[in-house]
Amino acid sequence: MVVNRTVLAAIGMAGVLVFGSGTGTALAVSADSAGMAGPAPQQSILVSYFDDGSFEYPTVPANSYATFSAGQSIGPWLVTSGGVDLIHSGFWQAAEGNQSVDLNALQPGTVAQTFTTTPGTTYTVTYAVAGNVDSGPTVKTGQVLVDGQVFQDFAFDITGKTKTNMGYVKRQVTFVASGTTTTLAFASTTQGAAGPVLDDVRVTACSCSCCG
Ligand SMILES: [Ca+2]
Repeated sequence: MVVNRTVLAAIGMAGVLVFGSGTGTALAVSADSAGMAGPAPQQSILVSYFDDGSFEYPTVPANSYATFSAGQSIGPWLVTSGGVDLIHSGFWQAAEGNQSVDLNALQPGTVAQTFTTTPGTTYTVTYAVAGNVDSGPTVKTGQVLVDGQVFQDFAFDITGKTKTNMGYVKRQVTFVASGTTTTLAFASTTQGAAGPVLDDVRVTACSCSCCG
């Protein structure tokens, strides 16, 4: 997607980017950063349980989007490489709620979230993937990483898909936590400005053999 820096700047100056304001969010944001007109610095985020896998916070303007670059936060997520676009459902259909993420801004990007885990416990990650239909490549590719290790490759073919019929597909991956915190990341491996689209990430701890 083409970056509209004018829109992004306007958002920041107007203070529309609201961090940690969502009901039920576990993201701990300091009083200082809560009023910032811009992305909160990484160090203001306290690690907590997995949250906002639906990319609903901060809210972007209706029918539009906002670009986030490496080092900037999207709610409890951190952009750790390249850039991504946070997309309102009026711009294109979300899988859940009102927003989704294009893992490419002008280049492939990565979003990561670090959350508390119990060592030895199995966690199931489900997510919805689609692709930016604005331009090629036809097949968007990306990876799921756990603590920096690739756990799953994914691909999505945008043939026949539109902004109002994105055709989201549910994927699942399982990992066993090795530490008291785990970093889950989604990385685009697609070149260009139109990447894989991610939404509705859920992390479930499995306490029995019924999942995984
Ligand atoms: Ca969403």
